[in-house]
Order: sequence, then structure tokens, then C-alpha cells
Amino acid sequence: MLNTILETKAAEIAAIDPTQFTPRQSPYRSLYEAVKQSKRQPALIAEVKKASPSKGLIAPHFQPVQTAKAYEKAGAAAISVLTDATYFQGSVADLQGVRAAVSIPVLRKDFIISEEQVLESAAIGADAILLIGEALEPKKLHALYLQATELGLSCLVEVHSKSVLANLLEVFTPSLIGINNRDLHTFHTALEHTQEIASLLPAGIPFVSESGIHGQQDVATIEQFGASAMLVGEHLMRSGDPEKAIAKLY
Ligand code: IGP
Repeated sequence: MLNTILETKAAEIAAIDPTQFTPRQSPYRSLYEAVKQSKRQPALIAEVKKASPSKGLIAPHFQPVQTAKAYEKAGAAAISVLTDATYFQGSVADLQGVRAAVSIPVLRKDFIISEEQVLESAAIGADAILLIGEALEPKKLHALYLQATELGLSCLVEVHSKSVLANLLEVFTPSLIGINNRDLHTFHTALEHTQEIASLLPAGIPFVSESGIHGQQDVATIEQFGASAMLVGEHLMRSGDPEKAIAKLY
């Protein structure tokens, strides 16, 4: 699946023209600081997501702005917005709407594999981007990380497999790691994955446990594994009442 998505992205990237971007208006909000300073621990990165390749349509009455406001009100440290259209039914407009409606950092969730997409992320008002270890050669990932950091964007560097993590750590140590509990090739999801990968991280690096978190017990589990933050999408999107669903996570 990941390979199919990346082929689609390559075609989309060819159509991006960075000379058409209007300069960013708003200052950057730091995802690192938001996670570190969150009153609630593990900090919550709450995701707005309409659909996904593994689950199909998740939110038939998708209202990203309203949902994001509810997330902020309930104490989320940051909001994640899917901007991929083909597989997640997201959009850049969703991110822009959310960014204007909240005062916490907004993470652009997409498959970012090129310099043009980093420039685009900055221009559309994202505060942070996701860089996926499984989607990029370690040196390329590092180059995009440096480009993004110089612009002022925070990076969440996501890994799933042990070997990808090991190869990445040979090149550099990111400030914030995401451990995806979901395998992007098979969609198999297991929270124990956080524990397995966390044990291989250099001491002291904050990490986010991502995917498959569905309630207080799951939160207690990933907290026990040492996660500083969690990325939760489907559970909140399906809840009908995101504020209540967040209160129940802690
Ligand atoms: C959220 P969930 O199971 O709570 O809906 O997962 C988030 O972790 C997931 O959307 C995600 C993702 C990604 C999506 C994690 N890494 C990379 C697209 C691309």
C-alpha cells in the first residue's frame, strides 16, 4: 500500500509550483514545546481524519474545523490534519481552516518526500510536518528535516520498523520521534510495538505513540512504555463527542 501511495505522491509533486506560493503570514507554533509543556501527560496530538485506506470512510459528516476546536477545548496539545486527498479524503483547505480556528500547533499529516512539499507546508500555515522513515532514504529524510527546521517547522519523524530506525539513527537523531503502531504495508496494528521500538531509542528522546489507541487502558499502556505523547485519530473521530472522548482518555 505504501508504495502505491508514494507513486501517487510523485505525480502530485510534479504539479507543485513553489513560485506560486504566497508567503506565510503566521508565526510558527512549536510542536516540541507543545508536547513538552502539555498539562496533560501523555500529551495528546488529536487527529482530524475523514477516511483512511485501512478503515475506509471514518467520518461521513466530517467537520474538521468544528472537531479541531473541540479537541483544543478538551486540552489537546496539538492537532494533526490529513491533507492527502486520494487515500484519506483530506485537503490543504482542511488544514488552513483548522489552523485559523485554533491556537495550538497544527501538524500536516501527509506523505512528504520532496523539498517542494516542505515549502508548501510552510506556505499553507502548517506548524509541523510528518516525515516517514519507511518512505524516505535516511539521508533524504535528514535533508528534508534540516530544510523544514531552518524554515521554522517542527518535524515528527515516524518509524515503524527496527531496521528503519537503526538506519536513521546512523545518520542523525531527530528531536521528536513517532512510533507508528500500524505497519503501513500490512495495516497490522499493535500497541506493543511502541515498547519494542522505544527500547531501541537513545535515552531521553521524547516519542509519540501513534495509531490504534482507543481508550484509557490503551493510554495507560503507552504511558507505561514511556511515551511523551500519543496520536489519536479514529477513536476520536468515531466518538460523536470528541470533548467527552478526550476527557475519558485520562
Ligand atoms: C492516527 P488512529 O489509529 O488513531 O486513527 O491513527 C495516526 O497515527 C494515523 O493516522 C497515522 C498516519 C500515519 C496516517 C500515523 N502515521 C502516516 C497517514 C500517514
